[in-house]
Formats: sequence, structure tokens, C-alpha cells
Amino acid sequence: MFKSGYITVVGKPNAGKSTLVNKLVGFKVAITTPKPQTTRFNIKGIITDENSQMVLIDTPGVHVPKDKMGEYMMKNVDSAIESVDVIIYMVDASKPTIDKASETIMQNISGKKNNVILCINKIDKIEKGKILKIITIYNEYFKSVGGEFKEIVPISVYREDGLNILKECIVKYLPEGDLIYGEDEITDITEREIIEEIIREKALNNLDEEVPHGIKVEVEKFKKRKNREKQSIYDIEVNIICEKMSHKGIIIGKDGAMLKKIGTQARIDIENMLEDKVNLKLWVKVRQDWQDNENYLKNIKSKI
Ligand SMILES: Nc1nc2c(ncn2[C@@H]2O[C@H](COP(=O)(O)OP(=O)(O)OP(=O)(O)O)[C@@H](O)[C@H]2O)c(=O)[nH]1
Ligand SMILES: [Mg+2]
Repeated sequence: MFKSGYITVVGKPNAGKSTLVNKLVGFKVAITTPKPQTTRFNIKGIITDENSQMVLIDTPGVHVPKDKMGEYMMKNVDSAIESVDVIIYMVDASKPTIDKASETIMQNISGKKNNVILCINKIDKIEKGKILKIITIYNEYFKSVGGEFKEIVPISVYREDGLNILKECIVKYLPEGDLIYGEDEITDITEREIIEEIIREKALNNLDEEVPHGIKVEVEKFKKRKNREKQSIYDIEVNIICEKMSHKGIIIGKDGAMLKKIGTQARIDIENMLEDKVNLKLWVKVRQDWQDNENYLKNIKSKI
């Protein structure tokens, strides 16, 4: 009997949702960084084997929105928890406190029809003896809002610990059904979007808090050609849009050093993805308050 269905991964920022989806898919479909609020929109990761097809939906970390961008991110989460077969609620084992965001998530997924799996990630960071306490904390709150975890799976994506158990638990709750996507498909994100995300990842990794969270990346040109030696090469031109003149200076850096660093790191990843040489040009532009501007958000909005 072949099983297939949709599985949404929800949780607070930085729990390791995107890292898990990438690991299960075996390909980096979503960027991951040590900074919270890395993922901005829902991304599908598709895993197919002889017995099942799991369509995982990676979502932005749940937080209290500060602008339209944040509201848009939370709308993505809301849309992804409706009518899926399984919800994986991922928590960070090293931060097992129930705050406002944790309460909001658990209240939203506590519906009786939901098959919710509590997935405790990063167990490599804690002593084994602490897991039971963590389970009790989440179990008690979830029960108090009318929910019940169908399964509880402690994992470490880093150590690849518990991942097979998690997969088995997911498949248990999938309905019988045919392939939803082609068996070779692994994601719904386009090459252009992956390029934009890779550049955002390098910006998040190299710049301090406020600056990279205020940027948006747009691929302007994406063209394959043959060079003089008849080898294929991609010409890619990209705009990095930031909110303030002062941010533009920081992104470019002294004598262009920061932009060069971001560009070099991104080019290596893009070349690996496209399996071809890449000529990458980055431009930095200022558009004040783009995060609150409906027009600029329109483009990403279509992904809900
Ligand atoms: N120690 C440890 N760190 C992990 C593990 N899994 C993920 N991480 C790290 O946790 C950080 C956050 O990972 P992400 O996958 O970006 O987290 P996320 O939940 O997608 O975050 P948002 O997109 O902001 O919601 C990264 O630095 C990961 O490398 C794990 O099993 N153990
Ligand atoms: Mg993420």
C-alpha cells in the first residue's frame, strides 16, 4: 500500500526546521543560519521512496510580527497548518520554555483532527536525563489547550539521531494515496528563488542583526551562455535591496570588501547547485520601508 501526504513543520525561529527538511530531502532546499527568522516563506521538500511520498512544508519561525513582512510570514504558517496530514511541532531541547510564541503555536495546532508529532531537536546539546522533563513541559501545556501529541520523537539533526524513527512516525499517519509530485521532484522553489535565498543566507551569516533582516534579494538577470572556450557559464545579476543608506554602506563594506565576501561565498554555493561556472554581479539598492510596502511584498505573497 502506497501512502502520500502533506506534513508541515512548525516551531519557533531557530529550532532547526529548515535543517531537518534539508536533511530528510538530501538537498538544500531551504537556507539555514544561526540567526532567528531565517525562513520567510513556505518551502516544500519532497521525499519519495518505494512505499511513500512525504511532502514536507518548511515554514517561517513563529514570532510576534513587527511589520508587514512579519505578518506575511505568519500568514504563511497559518496557511500551512490547515488541512495537512501531519504537523511536526519542532522545539529546541536546549530552550524548553513555553513563551507567548510557543503558546500561540500549540493553541493553533491543538485541533482534535490534527496528527501532531512533538519533535524535540538538538538533543546533542543536552544531557539525556533531561528529555523526560522537556516532554512533560510540552505535554502539560498542550493538554491544557485541548491537544494531544500522537508521537513524541527526540532527535538531533546534527548527529542524524532519531531521523528514521521520525520518518516511520510520519508515514504511520499518512493516508493511502498515489504520488502527489513526480518521483524525481524534490522542491517547489525555483532556481532563481534558491539563488536569492543563498545570497540572503550569506548576508545573514556575515552581517549583524538588524541589517540582513531588512534586506530583500531580487535576481535581475539569469542567463546561460558559452564563453570563448565554448564552456557554459551563467551570468547572474542580483539586487540586494536594503532599507537605509547607512545599511547600504555596511553591506558594501570598506572598499567593497563585505559585498565581495558575500558574493564569493554565494557564487560557490550557486555553482554547486547549477553544476556550472557562474559570473555573479551584486548591486545594493535602498528602498525605504520596503518591508511595509505592499508592492514589494506582492512578489513573495504569491507563495502562500
Ligand atoms: N546543535 C544543533 N544545532 C542544530 C541542529 N539542527 C539545526 N541546528 C542549528 O540551529 C540553527 C537554526 O537552524 P535553522 O534550520 O535555520 O532553524 P529554523 O527553525 O529553520 O529557523 P527559522 O527559519 O528562523 O524559523 C542553525 O545554526 C542550525 O545549524 C541540531 O540537531 N543540533
Ligand atoms: Mg528556517
